[in-house]
Amino acid sequence: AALPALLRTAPKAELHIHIEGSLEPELIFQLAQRNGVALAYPSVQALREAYAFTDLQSFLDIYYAGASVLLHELDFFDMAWAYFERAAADNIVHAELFFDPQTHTARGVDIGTVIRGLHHACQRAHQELGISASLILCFLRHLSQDEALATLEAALPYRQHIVGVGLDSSERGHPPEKFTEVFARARALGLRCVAHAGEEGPPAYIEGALDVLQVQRIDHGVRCLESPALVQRLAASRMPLTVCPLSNVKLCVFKTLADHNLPALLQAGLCATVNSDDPAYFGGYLNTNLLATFEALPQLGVREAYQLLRNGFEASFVPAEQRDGWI
Ligand code: ES4
Ligand code: ZN
Repeated sequence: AALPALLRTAPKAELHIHIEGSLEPELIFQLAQRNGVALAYPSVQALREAYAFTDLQSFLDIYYAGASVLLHELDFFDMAWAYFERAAADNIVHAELFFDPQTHTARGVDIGTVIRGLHHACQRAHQELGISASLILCFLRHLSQDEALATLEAALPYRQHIVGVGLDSSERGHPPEKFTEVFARARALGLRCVAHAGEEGPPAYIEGALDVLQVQRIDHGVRCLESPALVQRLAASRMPLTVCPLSNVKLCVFKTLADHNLPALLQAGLCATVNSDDPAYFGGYLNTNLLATFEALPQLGVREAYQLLRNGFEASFVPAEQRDGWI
């Protein structure tokens, strides 16, 4: 009885949240109306009913369709602000938000419109909610490296609004090595690097992200357990894994939460964290992820709760000396 209350009320960091994946169906319809964008679904209810995914790609198709209502700076602000209000309710005190500029620039939206809208929401979250927030620009891995390089160059006027770069979208068939140069360029600019790896892809993609992209965190990474040598390496280097339990179940990476390997990841000494990924699509925000995961996995107790929450702050891109008041 004390554990759910601890999970709910403890201060938390969220390090794996795609801000476009926080767009609730109600806000999608509101923005569609405001912007005169036609949707393929007649109602909020019909859209929600389409959220029955079989794998990552079946989700991405609907996720990109939902993002099509975002056109103006205010739209990006409103989306991120709605997330920050939810985050505050979960006692998230620090958030690092992924965004996918190519999803928007492909529709003719200027990257400055995207970043300014999101950045204003981050500023206001700090002022009004006491949440420190930063932005991680993600490259879509189903597109080319040249397109990723052009995206990074287009973001240069906003360099100071971005803490790092990431790699997301369809994992299989798009290994980290495809993006060697753009990550090298990002590192030269002083940007932190992360990449989705080992969600649907094999352990070799995690190794590629480490060796070639030189990432400082692995997003998901749950398939690392298939390689004992890799687990050893990840544990010894305290390489963080941003794990997203509800996402993994909705995208059929694990059949149920009770089958999730989070207890094994912690048992192996890995720096695992819990995150919501795309909370509007996967059935809940961070506290819902934590409560449902601990409920389904009785091996997880108070020690593991503290470990996971501490890992979240350790894995953040906030300098250690600025982490006062956190766990
Ligand atoms: C994503 Cl769960 C997941 N995996 C890869 N790319 C993504 N983009 C948004 N959510
Ligand atoms: Zn993700």
